[in-house]
Amino acid sequence: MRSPTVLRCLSALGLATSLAACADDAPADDTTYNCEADDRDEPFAINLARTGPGGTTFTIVAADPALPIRGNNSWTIDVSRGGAPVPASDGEFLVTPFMPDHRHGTGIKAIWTPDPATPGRFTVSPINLWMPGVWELTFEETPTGGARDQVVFTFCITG
Ligand SMILES: [Cu+2]
Repeated sequence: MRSPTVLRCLSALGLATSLAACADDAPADDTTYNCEADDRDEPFAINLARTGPGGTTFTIVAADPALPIRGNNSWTIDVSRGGAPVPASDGEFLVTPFMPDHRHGTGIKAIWTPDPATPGRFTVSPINLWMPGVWELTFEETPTGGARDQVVFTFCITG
């Protein structure tokens, strides 16, 4: 159910910078979400991996905090294709958080920082999940001159 605050937030979505203020304004009834009662999300786990239709695999190899929280998260992501690491020089990497129930994302863009010691490994931060509820996280990679590939993970933030 959408509270008046959610609706007010949605009406402000034209301004990306309003999202953070929107979250800060959330009253008590917006501070938690009953994830147990929602079966759309999946358990968050280290080494959770998903492969897109183009054969690109995204693996969550580390997370800080250890479980997704409301606010900013930093994850280590391995990207591979056909068993080979996809280096940062391969093209463009992107993660897009989205709340399907409210049709909004976040105004904060996560930066992909390559691990110089491990090809295909990136620190992706901040992954901004600013509101309790179900979040779809689309990870995508577009090789230079090639076709975009993507996967979606679905997690729930209790509050
Ligand atoms: Cu929302």
